[in-house]
Amino acid sequence: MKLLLLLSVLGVCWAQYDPHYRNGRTSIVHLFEWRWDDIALECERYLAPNGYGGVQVSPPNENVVINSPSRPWWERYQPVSYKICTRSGGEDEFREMVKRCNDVGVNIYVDAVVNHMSGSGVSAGTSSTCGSYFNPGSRDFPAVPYSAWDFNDGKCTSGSGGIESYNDASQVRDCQLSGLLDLATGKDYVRSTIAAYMNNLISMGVAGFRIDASKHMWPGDIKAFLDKLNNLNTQWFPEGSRPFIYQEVIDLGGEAVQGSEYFGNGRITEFKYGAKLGTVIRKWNGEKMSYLKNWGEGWSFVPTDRALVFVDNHDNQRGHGAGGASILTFWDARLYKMAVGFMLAHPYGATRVMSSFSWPRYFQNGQDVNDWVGPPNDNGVIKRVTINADTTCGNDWVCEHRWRQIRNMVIFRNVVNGQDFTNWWDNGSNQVAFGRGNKGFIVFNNDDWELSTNLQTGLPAGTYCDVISGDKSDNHCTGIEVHVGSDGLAYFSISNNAEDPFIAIHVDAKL
Ligand code: QV4
Ligand code: CA
Repeated sequence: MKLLLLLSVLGVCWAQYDPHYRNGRTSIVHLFEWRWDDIALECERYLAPNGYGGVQVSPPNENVVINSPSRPWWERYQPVSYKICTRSGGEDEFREMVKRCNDVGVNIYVDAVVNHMSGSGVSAGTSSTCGSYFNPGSRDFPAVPYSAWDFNDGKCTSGSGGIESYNDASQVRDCQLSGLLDLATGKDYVRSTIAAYMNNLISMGVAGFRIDASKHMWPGDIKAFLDKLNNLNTQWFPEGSRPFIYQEVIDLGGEAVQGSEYFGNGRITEFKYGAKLGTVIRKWNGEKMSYLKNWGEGWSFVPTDRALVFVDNHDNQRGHGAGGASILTFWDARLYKMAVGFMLAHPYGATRVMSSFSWPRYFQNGQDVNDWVGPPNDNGVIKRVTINADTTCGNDWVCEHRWRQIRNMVIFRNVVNGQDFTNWWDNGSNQVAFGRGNKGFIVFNNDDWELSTNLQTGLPAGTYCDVISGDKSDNHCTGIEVHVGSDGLAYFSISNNAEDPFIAIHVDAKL
């Protein structure tokens, strides 16, 4: 009995690190700026059938309407209230989306912007997505309500009131990030108000939260409001399930604040991951894929069960936040697919796939001056996600999550889930391969010459369909076939000029 008790306690206290995926799924897709009605449709028609475990949605709470520049994507990171009321839809559409996605086993994770409210420079009035009045100057947000007592103005020790040094952990937490009014998350009233907002979402059926700007809140303050959260809705989740928590903490090293401070609350975003993988796949700074043999903790990343990983995110795909020029995005499609493929095949971390909208990049002095451009819209109304005959998306939605190579690697990760990292091979340069137990195997050629060799796959004998160049459909391969012998060996030939210079096979794509 004692053992059972211990396991149940361990099980419960680990739950904030557990995404609560259903049916062996393993990845989240960030449907950045999508409308709730389109997300519901996508859960039913695409995400469930293709094994996506969940969706990260854009902040659902009322935000400032910014007209200069015209409706930037980042207006959603300036809260006005916790009413579920944005350009993605109102509370009814949000509830409908959560129900329909949950009913097909796709979880919803909410981007919770709870470190701050609007920018200090925003004019008072009702320029907000639900028409609520607010006055940044007097710290008045009556639709919450928050008043001047609920902000950190008196606690911040910097001269300007803004964060002036990232070497001072107190400034990073108690002062304004980019002029955003900093909430007094040390106060019980503020903690309870944040928890009430999150509990409202939990009651609707959400499975967890991305905690925005976690670095700018004391770990203990975050714990204080997380401890006030209810268990997940038992209509869809087992009794006693705790909300999945992943905290946005940008820690590339060298600052006063460290990601490890936040481990007690949940997972953290490991930004070193995308920055390093981009450098390796671009072959910058003498980096080579053969160095990926000890990828993960061996590269000084956080422990795998505390990591939320991604190749790019909504910030660094457009030069915001961290990662710099090495970050690969959909603009670098061929290399991007290799990076996402590597991430999804490798066992490290909980994986998140980015799904973007396109925008008219315009570089001046190396800077994209259109980095602010918001989602495709008709006079401010976010455009529907149209689906083309070839299953791609229209209306300037990029839908990376629907690219065959990425969709199939999400499935690959499900098939090999729990299997060990095995059979590593490399040529000392940029040709590498590795397996996942006896369930899957992947080979990359990122050198400027052909890869042509026999490799030990660890897989059962048979004919496998490469899920990068095609699919297994009925009982034939639409792309490359790979023949694995009874000794587990298979011959691989990959031209460095191939459309996608990598091959992936797994036991669910075997003829
Ligand atoms: C400007 C000046 C300030 C001035 C202020 C006065 O820069 O010095 O004090 O006006 O009001 C927008 C503008 C920014 C403006 C600010 C406040 O870009 O110029 O400040 O609004 O008016 C997103 C965007 C920001 C945007 C913000 C709020 O990236 O550009 O700021 O939304 O609209 C750090 C953090 C990390 C953060 C990352 C971007 O550690 O947590 O920067 N990432 C998260 C989100 C990100 C979001 C925020 C945090 C803020 O992923 O999308 O910032 O919620 O690394
Ligand atoms: Ca803060």
